[in-house]
Amino acid sequence: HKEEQIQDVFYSFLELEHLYDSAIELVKTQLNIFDNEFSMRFQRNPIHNIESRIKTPQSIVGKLQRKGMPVTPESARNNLTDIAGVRVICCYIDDIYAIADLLTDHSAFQLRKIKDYIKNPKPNGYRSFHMILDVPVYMSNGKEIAPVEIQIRTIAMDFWASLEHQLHYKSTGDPKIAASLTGELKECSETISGIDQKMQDMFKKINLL
Ligand code: 0O2
Repeated sequence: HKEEQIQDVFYSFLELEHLYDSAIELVKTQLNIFDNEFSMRFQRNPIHNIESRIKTPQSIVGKLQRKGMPVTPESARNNLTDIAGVRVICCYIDDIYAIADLLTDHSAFQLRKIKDYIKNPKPNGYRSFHMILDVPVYMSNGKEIAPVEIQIRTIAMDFWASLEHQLHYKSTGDPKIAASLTGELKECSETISGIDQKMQDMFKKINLL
């Protein structure tokens, strides 16, 4: 009996993985269609690259436990919106909003939530545009909806976020070092934001020529 229960849970996780994986593929396909259309019409690509990931079972369990929620596949499906994640790295800040608008206006995707950490950066300096979309996936036995968390950022914002993440993990527990690191990272974020702005301004100038 216990073995059957374990098999059921395992199968539910596989089903979840398939659903979220399919939702990611649908979003990536749509993003590539946008990018190719831009390239055809304006001879440039607004998207530098796309990354995606499915949260690992350990990470799903850890997040459910932290939130004090039941650790079951149903609970993961009902309570977590970041099991499927797509990261879109853009060339310029304006491209981020163009991509976000295109996804928002897409009639098949339902916008659930937006967090604009570019207009309102996090206190540590984190900048990125986050949106959660409900994506319909058509299976042989009907339609299923899966939320996908989409992070859209420039190459410079991505550079900062990747290194901040690494430094955060590597940080020794020394409070003095931690405090100076926090300050320096914030400074770097401001410098990077200035560079993004300059690049955007140069691009606009060139396009006006
Ligand atoms: P991983 O490994 O990337 O998945 P929520 O409960 O999910 O609604 P949350 O988690 O605060 O609230 O959502 P938010 O603010 O939209 O951030 C979710 C994700 O954004 C994080 O996922 C990170 O990927 C990224 N992120 C947010 N803040 C920071 C930051 O300060 N630095 C960096 N480097 N990334 C950040 P996870 O689940 O933390 O990790």
